[in-house]
Parts: sequence; structure tokens; C-alpha cells
Amino acid sequence: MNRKMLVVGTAAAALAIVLPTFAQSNAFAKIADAIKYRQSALYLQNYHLGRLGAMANGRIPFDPKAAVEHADTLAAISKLPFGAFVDGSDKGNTRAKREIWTEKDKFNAGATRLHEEVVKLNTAAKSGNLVHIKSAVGAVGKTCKSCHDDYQKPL
Ligand code: ASC
Repeated sequence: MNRKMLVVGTAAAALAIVLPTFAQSNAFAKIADAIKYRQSALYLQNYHLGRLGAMANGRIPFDPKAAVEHADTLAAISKLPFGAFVDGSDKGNTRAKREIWTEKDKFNAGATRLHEEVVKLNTAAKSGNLVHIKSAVGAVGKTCKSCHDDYQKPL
């Protein structure tokens, strides 16, 4: 490995460590950036949970290696949306309800529950047991739904 590769590699590694906490610092230049950020993070969660759900209910074949990758990605990203519900971001291109900001403790407790269930899903994926994965996918989905029921404006 030459010096340039080493520098690039080290910078990439540092970025990989810094990025997941970026949202926590609320360092958004514009409110619209925060809204886009959390919507993007939630889109990715929906994608990866959706692939696991499709394996769990037989819509796509069970691929144990892919299941672990999806579960690892979910574990890496499941805190990201919640640093982006910054003050003032109830207005704009968003379905977020005002109650997110007036019931912060309850909202944050839901975020914690999501992450806890995602950690269990990760363990289930690593067990390679589809029955365990199925039940863990359901538990994660329940935390999504509970928060959407309380805090997302209907379409
Ligand atoms: C998802 C997603 C949700 C939840 C919910 C579970 O993948 O986008 O909102 O799961 O549908 O009931």
C-alpha cells in the first residue's frame, strides 16, 4: 500500500466513524436539509426491513448472508432519523406532527425501542433461523407503526 492509499483509507475510516453521529449534532444548514435527511434515513430503513420482511414471509428466497447484511445496515442506521427532528422542522415538506416536539420524551422512548428491536433482529439474523427473524421483523415493524400512528400525519 502506498502513502496516498493509506491517507485515503484512513480518511475513509475516520468518516465512517464520524458519519453516524453527524445527525446528533443537529448541524444542518437549513431546515429543509434536516427534513430530507430523516426522510432519506427512514427510506433506507424501510428498504432493508422490507427485504427482511420479504424473506420472512416467503416473497423472496431466504438468503442468510443477505439477511445479515440487511440487519447490519439497519443496526448502523436506526438512530440516524432522530437527530434530524430539529426545532422548527415541523414546517415544510414533512408529515411530522407537532406532538414530536411537545412529547419529546415519549417520542425519544419510541426511538430507543426501535433501536432495541433492531439489535434483537440483528441477533436473529446472525442465528440464521428464519422463524426468529420473522418474529424480530414483526417486532421492529410494530415500533415503526406505533410511532407513525402517533406522530405521522396521514396522507
Ligand atoms: C416498514 C415501514 C413501516 C413499517 C410498518 C410496519 O417497513 O415503512 O412504516 O414497516 O409498515 O407495520
